[in-house]
Amino acid sequence: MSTPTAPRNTPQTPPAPPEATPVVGQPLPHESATLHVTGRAAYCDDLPEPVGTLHAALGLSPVAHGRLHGLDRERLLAQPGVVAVFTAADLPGENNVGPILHDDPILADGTLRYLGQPVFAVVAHSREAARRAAALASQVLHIEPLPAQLDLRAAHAAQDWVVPPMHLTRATHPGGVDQALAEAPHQLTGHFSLGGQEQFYLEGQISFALPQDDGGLLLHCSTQHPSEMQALVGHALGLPLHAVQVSCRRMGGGFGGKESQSALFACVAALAAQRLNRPVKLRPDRDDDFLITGRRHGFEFDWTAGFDDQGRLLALEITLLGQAGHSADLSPPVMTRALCHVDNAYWLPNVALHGYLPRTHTQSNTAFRGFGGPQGALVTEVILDTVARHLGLDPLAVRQANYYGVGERHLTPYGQPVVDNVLEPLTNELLTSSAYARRRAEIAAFNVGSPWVKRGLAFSPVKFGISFNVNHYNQAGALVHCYLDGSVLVNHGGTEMGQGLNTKVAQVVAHTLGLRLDQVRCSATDTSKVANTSATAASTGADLNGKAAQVAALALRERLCAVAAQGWGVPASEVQLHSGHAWAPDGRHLAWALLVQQAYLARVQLWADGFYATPGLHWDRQTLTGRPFYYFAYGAAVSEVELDTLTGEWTLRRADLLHDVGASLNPALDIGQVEGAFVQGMGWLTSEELVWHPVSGKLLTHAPSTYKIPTAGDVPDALHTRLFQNRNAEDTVHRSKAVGEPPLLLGFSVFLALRDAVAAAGPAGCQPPLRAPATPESLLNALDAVRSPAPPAAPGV
Ligand code: MTE
Ligand code: LUZ
Ligand code: MOS
Repeated sequence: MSTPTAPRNTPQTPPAPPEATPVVGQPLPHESATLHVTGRAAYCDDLPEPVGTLHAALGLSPVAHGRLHGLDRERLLAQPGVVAVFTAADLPGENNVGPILHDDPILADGTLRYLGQPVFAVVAHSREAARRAAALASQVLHIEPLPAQLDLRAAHAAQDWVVPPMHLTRATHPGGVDQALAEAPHQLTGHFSLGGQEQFYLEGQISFALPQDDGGLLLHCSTQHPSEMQALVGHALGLPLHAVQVSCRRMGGGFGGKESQSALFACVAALAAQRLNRPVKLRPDRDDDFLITGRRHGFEFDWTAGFDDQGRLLALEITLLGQAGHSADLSPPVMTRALCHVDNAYWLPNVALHGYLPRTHTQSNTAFRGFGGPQGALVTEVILDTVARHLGLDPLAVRQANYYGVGERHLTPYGQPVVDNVLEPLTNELLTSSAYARRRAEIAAFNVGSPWVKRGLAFSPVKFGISFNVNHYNQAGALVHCYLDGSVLVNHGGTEMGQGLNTKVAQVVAHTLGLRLDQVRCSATDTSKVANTSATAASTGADLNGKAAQVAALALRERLCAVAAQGWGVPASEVQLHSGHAWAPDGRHLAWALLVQQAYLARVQLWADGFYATPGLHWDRQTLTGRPFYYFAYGAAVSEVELDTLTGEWTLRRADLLHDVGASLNPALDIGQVEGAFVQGMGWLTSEELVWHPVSGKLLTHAPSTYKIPTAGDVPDALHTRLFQNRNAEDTVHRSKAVGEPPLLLGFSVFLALRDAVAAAGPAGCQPPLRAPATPESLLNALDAVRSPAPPAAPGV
């Protein structure tokens, strides 16, 4: 822009400033909504490819366990279009993408650890040529196969864990948990088997590395964690981090799958680009993405519960086995979060939890929406359901009898008091709006008259802790630039994956500066703008980056108000910014762009940085006690299903969701998050099944043909979603709450409703041995079990 003309004050006429139009708290559309629906939003693979761009593909291990004795490199190099072949030996730096432990090779070293592990990279003139050559893996690799450990319980029995066991114990009984169990009026023991889940981001993993003229690299990467990609690429290539720039405009979904596991693709693309001095893109296809990367941890639980006549849990002991896969990845904090969510909404006076992460020759499991929290909370919901059926009580009543309360009854097993609990009013509101009691009676009557088709109803609550349980990740930074035409550009450390983070952060900045949303834009996340950022994860994106951007915007507001105040001869504290103007108390006003120009001429800094670190957190990793969470988010759901007990097919007839996002920054985005998370949680627990071949260890469900995610047709017409009226008790950005992960746990209600429908097919008090996912096969098995020994004859038979 050319040098601005000197600004003038507008005439001092209007009597009172107009009402400020709110930006924060409005249901504004996602910043890229139009681009998304018109297909114009650019993802990594849509970026223009410079002339000379090459394409990489990965050669995968054809065995689950083995020793690697060599590779026929010449044969690969002789394939059409192939330019180069790289193995681990070609890495100048460290062969590791492990985010916590250094136990995760980029390309296999001497040992093959799972079927699908990348062993070499082929670089060719086209993606097709690279993939054709890489597909020769089983012919060019010299492998000595070894016996594979594929069974979680067997690996546990062999005490082969990726990290040492974790124990979380708390007893209010002077005799400890054992004594409390022994003295409880009732005891039950059980097992629960819970499958994993594929993130199924619509945009797969992808990295595009462009060598720079000074030996540095620019990397476009679909990742939730640009700074970690920068660090791991730097370490692998022996480059200082100032020579590695990582950029991410948006992802087509991450769901945790791009928190750590985008790194392998980033490092391979970067290695090839560095060695060949050419731009290199790596985009595995969906099947390879499934075979290479990990996902949500499947769990096995063994539990013993002691309880009273009302179903109140007096003592609980649970062993949790989480399927880590071949390396640690993020499994330790995933297990920590699982242990810290076993309580879900409930006071557990005496509890002993034992968490183990057995090593198997399978993909290394990682973050997925909820990060272990859903697994920990679900086992307790299943236990309460079992207790209720044992006592002949409505599971809802047993849940309410166990809710956190006041006094001693509000201490979590890890020692953090629950001080912001809204579950009681939230539950009452939902029970009324969903007509729970009336429908409970209607369903009971329906089931009496319907021998083959059974209906089920379930209520489930959620309490979810917000903050990274690794303390130092709870920080964020932002940069805000004011340009001379009045437009504002924000860069922050968070990444956009569809959740609407950039929209929320822009809303916060626009609000602070008194602007319309279209005057503020967020740019691509870039390690050269904000350094040392945390992953956009643990649902903290808006909490952390929204605050950091607010801090930056407040600094600008202060500077600009001072400029206006000086011109008007009033105290700066009396100048307000709203409706696109600065306002004096007497009504004098100055348009934002003119104010910015005036400040520029006065040589006032027109950009500002902001930093935020969540206050008050502390955590002892040895004892698993402290305050890992800044606050809790709450919610509850009621779901009704109809199950055909002859085929195992079912439909969700109606779902009612009530969720607490504090004071919503954007109700449209938040409702989208709640509904999306609910459906994703339902898919995990019902249709999404992972099957590994019991001998070869190959993941058989590695494409949408065999791995069934929910579709639009699975969403009921009667989906009633509402946000609970609340404000965060803590001083979060505009008193909002994180929303990304917690509502995934609302999907529990669908699984529990199916359990209810299965129970309706058996005698009173029966316990359906329903494993998750509740596929038709799993449902039929559970139905057989509750009906035996004398199943009624099928109609017409
Ligand atoms: N929503 C969309 N559309 N796409 C995603 O990948 N990821 C979820 C959640 N919602 C995801 C999403 C996960 S796992 C997390 S941790 C949060 O978004 C991260 O973003 P936030 O912290 O800004 O909420
Ligand atoms: N902790 C957590 C973490 O609670 N959520 C996360 O996503 C995470 N990621 C890395 C390390 N700790
Ligand atoms: Mo979300 S699992 O924390 O990326």
